[in-house]
Amino acid sequence: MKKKELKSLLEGKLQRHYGVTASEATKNQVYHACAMVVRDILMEKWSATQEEMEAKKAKQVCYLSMEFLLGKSLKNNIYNLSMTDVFQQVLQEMGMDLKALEDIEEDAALGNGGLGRLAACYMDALSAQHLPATGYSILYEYGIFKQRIVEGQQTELPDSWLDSGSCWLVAKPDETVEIRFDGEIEESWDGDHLRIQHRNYTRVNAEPYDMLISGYGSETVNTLRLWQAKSPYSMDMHLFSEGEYLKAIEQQASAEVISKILYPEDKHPEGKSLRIKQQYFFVSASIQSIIKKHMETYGRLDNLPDRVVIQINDTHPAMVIPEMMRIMMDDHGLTWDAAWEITTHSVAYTNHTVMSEALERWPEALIKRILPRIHQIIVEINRRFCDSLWKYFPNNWDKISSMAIVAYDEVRMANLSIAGSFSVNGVSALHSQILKDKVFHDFYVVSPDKFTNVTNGIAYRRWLGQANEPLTSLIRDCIGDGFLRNAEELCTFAPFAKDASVRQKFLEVKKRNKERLAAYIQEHNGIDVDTNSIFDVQAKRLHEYKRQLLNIMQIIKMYFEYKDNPSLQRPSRTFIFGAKAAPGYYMAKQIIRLIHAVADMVNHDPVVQNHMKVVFLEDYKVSIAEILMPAADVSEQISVAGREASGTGNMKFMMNGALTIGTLDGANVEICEAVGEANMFLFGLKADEVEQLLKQGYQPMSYYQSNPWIARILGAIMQGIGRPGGRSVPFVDIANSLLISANGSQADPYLVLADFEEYCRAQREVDRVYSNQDAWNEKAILNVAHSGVFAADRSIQEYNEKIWNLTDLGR
Ligand code: 26W
Repeated sequence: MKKKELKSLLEGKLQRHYGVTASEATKNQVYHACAMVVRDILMEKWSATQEEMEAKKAKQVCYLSMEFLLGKSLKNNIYNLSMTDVFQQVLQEMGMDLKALEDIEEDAALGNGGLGRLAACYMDALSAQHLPATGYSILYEYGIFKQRIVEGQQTELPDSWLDSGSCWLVAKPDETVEIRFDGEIEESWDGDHLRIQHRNYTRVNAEPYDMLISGYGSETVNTLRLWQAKSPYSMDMHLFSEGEYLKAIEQQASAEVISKILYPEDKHPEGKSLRIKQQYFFVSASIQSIIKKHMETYGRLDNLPDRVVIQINDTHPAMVIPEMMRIMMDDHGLTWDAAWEITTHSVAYTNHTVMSEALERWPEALIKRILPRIHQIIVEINRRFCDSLWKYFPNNWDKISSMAIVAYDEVRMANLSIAGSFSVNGVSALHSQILKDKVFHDFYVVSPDKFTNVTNGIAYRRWLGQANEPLTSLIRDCIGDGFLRNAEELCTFAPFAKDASVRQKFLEVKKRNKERLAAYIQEHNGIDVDTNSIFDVQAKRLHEYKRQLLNIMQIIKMYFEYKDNPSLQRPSRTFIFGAKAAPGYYMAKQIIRLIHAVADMVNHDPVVQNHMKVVFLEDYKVSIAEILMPAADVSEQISVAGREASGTGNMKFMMNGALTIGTLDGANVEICEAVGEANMFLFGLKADEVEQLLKQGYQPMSYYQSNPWIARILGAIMQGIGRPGGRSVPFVDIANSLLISANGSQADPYLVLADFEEYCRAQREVDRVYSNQDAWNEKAILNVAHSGVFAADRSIQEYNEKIWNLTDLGR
């Protein structure tokens, strides 16, 4: 598009929507005008994509996920349309700056962490590779909470994102569907056909809002369909006229609460009825709309698996299995066997966690009350499933009961997901192996062919191309720009690691990115950080298994070492954290508080101030990650081995030229294979050693007794941490959690103390390598060059080959 044309489109939007000229328009109005112009362009491609899908009778993936952590759209869409330059020029002529407009947009943060961001990266890659896809989720009015730190502690504020975000949504009120909750099921025989009547149910409408998903250099524009809950009942006028105002609107409010807010829990599933309602609401709406569309096109359901694959992102959408059965049997008259055949050939399940406390289990009574028909179907699926297990495990009641879908008054969503799908995959090689060997071993024995691996990947054009322009243009200067379409070409950047002038340029690029982050830190934290120091970053949800504690303990040790020996010679460090804690996760919140106390102590101590700083970035989110990743020298991936399913932050850091300090966990294993052990800092127990140690009885107290540093650090934590001469805060519960087993539980279950010494050794190795800038930069460049396999494009290709078999719209 030419400058002139874009200019007149923008002026037209400003005129018609706001009645202003370009020179009168506010920034906010110009942002919306840009969004509208972009949306119009995408809308044409969107219609064309849909027509093509119909013409080709294309097979598409329906990606069901409770979370899509999208971040900002304006910049991404303009980039994908290759219109960045023309927008910049036109806006400049209008006296505006594209960057400033981008800042107006709030992140669409409809997710907690890795699982939600992965869904967003995959939608992007699907469009880029012209594969037909629809994402389905909930139009939460409030996304993940905004984190505010008050006196060193996390507080949560609501995140209302729609003011700046709704311009990306296309309302489709005509495609509203009805969802039914509660009530009773009445069965009656009509000849030999069982008729199901759902009586006294509560109705909630699901209204779709579509977001258009563009892909880099691609004509394919896919759909992300977000469902909003609306009450079909208006206010009760009778109650209102009696003066019962609140009661009059109660029914309406209780229906609409379903899409109000994203649950900020990302491990312990809460046994709350609202969460069940959210899951069923979005699953039922999505599958109803999928089946309706399919029936309109084909008039039959037996070929559904040839046209649609339903990928469920963890177990949260698992109710799609009984819901599909319900619709096909009760509404379309299919037999159980026919419906089961179609369902189990359509649904595929991705697992994202091995933590047993995170595997969803719902009280059966709750399901029975809220979803009486779904309950019946789950019970029948379970009966048949357990029957079928008998031939594998005759007389082995223990085994069958452990694999059952319904047992001990609970419904186990993972077991349901495995029984009802044709594919189960983990998200890194190690994780998928652990699923087969441990977590789902018995299921693997029964159906070994169901199990597969697809290692996660990232939308690298966002995380490198857009987030790190200086590095992108350095790579382009060296190897051309083919790598932006084919990430594998990044490996041709490897030989440049030996080129002194490229290493020098890489250093300058890193410096620029560190300056950008330093400015952000100065503005938001008021801390002056040294851009010559090592930027050492841990950014991810706060969880004990991710071991932010291990990191902060090493920082305390380093602080003591400088205090003991102020002339200690080491490269200086800036430790940077970004992390949200689930609001109800006490220990996670304590750890955030500890990080702040340590920051307070370190940053105000004249003796160590020039050697180290500790920074906590408030409200870590996608748009902060986009500033953070390019500026990192060291990427902390230090989870206890065997617990992190994959990690995707690790890939983003690597691609931006940070060196990983990490355990052999999740995708770190494959990072190590890709870049080589010499170009990262490995430490700690391996996954099998962790299991071994826990089994034989791990005694953290012995490390406390034998390692004086551990004793000193935990002593300090217990006594109180704070700035010299200021208030200090004791963290007794944290220290106890590492040392004392409370009512039978394992002390230090994530082996912080067992890995501490090794971690410190690896950190000294970081110092040693960094002292040789040239050697460091060579390794950093090699990390970039070998990160291509972590492009989401590759993951999507693997899903397509192993599981989906979609129609390629590009051919
Ligand atoms: C409320 C219940 C609940 C339980 C688990 C909500 C969300 C979860 C997710 C499975 C947590 C999650 O985000 N898992 C992460 O998924 C990423 C994408 O595959 C992986 O890279 C991370 O290792 C994994 O922790």
